Amino acid sequence: MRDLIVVGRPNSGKTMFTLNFASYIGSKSVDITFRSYDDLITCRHFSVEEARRELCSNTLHKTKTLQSLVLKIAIGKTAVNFRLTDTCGIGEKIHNEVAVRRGMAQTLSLMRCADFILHIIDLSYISKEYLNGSSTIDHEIYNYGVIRNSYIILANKTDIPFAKDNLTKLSCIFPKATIIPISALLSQGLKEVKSCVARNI
Ligand SMILES: Nc1nc2c(ncn2[C@@H]2O[C@H](COP(=O)(O)OP(=O)(O)OP(=O)(O)O)[C@@H](O)[C@H]2O)c(=O)[nH]1
Ligand SMILES: [Mg+2]
Repeated sequence: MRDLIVVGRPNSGKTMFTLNFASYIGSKSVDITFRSYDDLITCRHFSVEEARRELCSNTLHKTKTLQSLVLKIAIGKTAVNFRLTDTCGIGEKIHNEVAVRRGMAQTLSLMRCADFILHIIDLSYISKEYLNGSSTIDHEIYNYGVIRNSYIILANKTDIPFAKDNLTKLSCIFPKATIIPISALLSQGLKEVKSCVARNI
């Protein structure tokens, strides 16, 4: 089974995307496997609505461990299973909370062995400093992703009007990547993501 990983900064919309994408491709409920840094594994069953309520938040670093879902997409007459793993957000700085540092280490370690990387970028986060800098965590993920050649950027939060204007800027700073604009919140752009995932599982 192919392993797809969802990475990005904290608060970029990784969990919202993961859950709404699961729903978009037909899951009414989800079994989420939580894997902690010390390999403690727990599994919980949620309706998608419950999971959104419990696992998404505008508080930074709501997700601190790996959260995996086994999903399926119909390709022709067969249904293909794949694992989609939501991760702890990563940043440039060494975080002061040990659980977050461990979560980030888990993200980096899984990114190295995942078959496909979905990199979520929050369009509302793109500032002047971000455009002029070349060492943000998003640049680091991009540089790694394009070398791996199994990588896309999901430019999230297109529903925020000023954020949508940043889409062109994003294409200029990350020219070698395929960029799909989405609103994870409103489940927009997920048809294109589904086609891309179907080609890579
Ligand atoms: N307007 C808008 N808000 C969004 C969108 N996607 C996510 N959000 C909001 O952004 C906040 C963070 O969403 P999460 O999905 O929890 O973000 P995350 O990347 O998993 O965050 P961490 O787990 O903290 O790393 C929440 O308040 C969401 O409602 C979107 O497409 N549009
Ligand atoms: Mg999260």
